[in-house]
Amino acid sequence: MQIEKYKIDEHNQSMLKEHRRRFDFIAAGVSDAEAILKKLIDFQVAIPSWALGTGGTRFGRFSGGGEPRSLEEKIEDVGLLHALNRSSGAISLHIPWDIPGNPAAIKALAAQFGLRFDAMNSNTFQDQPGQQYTYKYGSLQNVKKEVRRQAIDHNIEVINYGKQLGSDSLTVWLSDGSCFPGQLNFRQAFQHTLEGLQEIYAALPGNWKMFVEYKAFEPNFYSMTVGDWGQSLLYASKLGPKAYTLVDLGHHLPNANIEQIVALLLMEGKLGGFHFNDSKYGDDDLTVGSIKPYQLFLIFNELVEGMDARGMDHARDLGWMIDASHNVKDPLEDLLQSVEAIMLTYAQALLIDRKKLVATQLANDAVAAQEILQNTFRTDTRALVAEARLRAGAALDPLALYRNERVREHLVKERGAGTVATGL
Ligand code: PSV
Ligand code: MN
Ligand code: MN
Repeated sequence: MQIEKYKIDEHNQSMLKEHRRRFDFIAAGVSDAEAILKKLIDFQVAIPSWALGTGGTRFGRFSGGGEPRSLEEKIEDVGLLHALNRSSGAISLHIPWDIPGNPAAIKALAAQFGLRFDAMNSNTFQDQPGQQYTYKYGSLQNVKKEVRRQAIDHNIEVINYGKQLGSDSLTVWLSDGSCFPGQLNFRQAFQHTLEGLQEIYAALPGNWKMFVEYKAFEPNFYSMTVGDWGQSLLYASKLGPKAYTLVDLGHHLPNANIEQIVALLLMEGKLGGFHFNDSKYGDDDLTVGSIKPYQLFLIFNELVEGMDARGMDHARDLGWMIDASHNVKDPLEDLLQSVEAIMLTYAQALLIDRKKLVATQLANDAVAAQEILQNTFRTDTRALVAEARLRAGAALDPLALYRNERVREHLVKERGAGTVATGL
């Protein structure tokens, strides 16, 4: 299933008059609309291969039908999203869920859709059929050398797949930790993990980055061996200049000040990338911006401020990825909503009057600072983002076009109603 360009043009034509009216209104109030539009067009968010099927919980999984049955179909789905919004120009793979049988052919297929391969993800949090040693008591932290060896070798294998696909980063998320006090020697677990990461780091090609993703809890509920940004930063600092911390928005303890974490990691040159999602409780993997949009705005505020302070390229110098999948929505519609939420919030952060904000800070004027941030947060950036899409050749309203074209119905017809994508 593909959406032809003429369908997008027809859709845009039907909405153009109303769009112009809304865009002219917001553009009139923005001093550098053209510069902002360019940044929005450049900004791309990678789609995780594991979000293309319905997620699940330990209480069940309810497949939505028409889910991709192979890596090729996952790439087609991301190609579809990218055709609709031109902001999803990359896919992030998880091995072994997405082993590319013929990497050259997979790379060529992705290129046909204008997609590149973002960070490769390793998986030492599940046992796979035929695997020699179990990860029940952890992978890189394991007290048994042979288990650690197996986990290191798996990560090196993932790098090798990534090299063939043209990826340039590896995300390591470890479920390692302990469920009960006394189960683990914390120092030894850290040392083993560090040694393992060092071997993996040594296998990285020169231009690659390693992202060390942290998570406060789950599946281990007493300690996590990469449990917070402090631990991640410790590993990344000891590893070297190619290692960075990855922030997944769902991986913090309640009420953590994520925007401050982001600011400090950026200051240290150690922020590598993001897994966007939203949650009310913790790692709920809900649609970006669906629960705490103001928090997302405050995070983007720090991102834009910190990246500009370091002269970083917004679109290229960090890894922007979604990591979300849940039970009730059509996964493709959900991803369109997530990308839209990211773009709207990024656009808002670009609109913040930095000079005025600094002046309020120097004057210790908390009221004025709040006014600046909240006035900007309340600015409707939808027409700006839609204009960026229009100029990039995408749809003014991707979700409406997706529904009008009955994409899910077509996918179910093509692939069947009972398909279940590989992944969690
Ligand atoms: C773990 O909760 C996580 O956020 C990691 O990024 C995994 O790779 C991903 O979810 C999929 O399980
Ligand atoms: Mn994640
Ligand atoms: Mn997670």
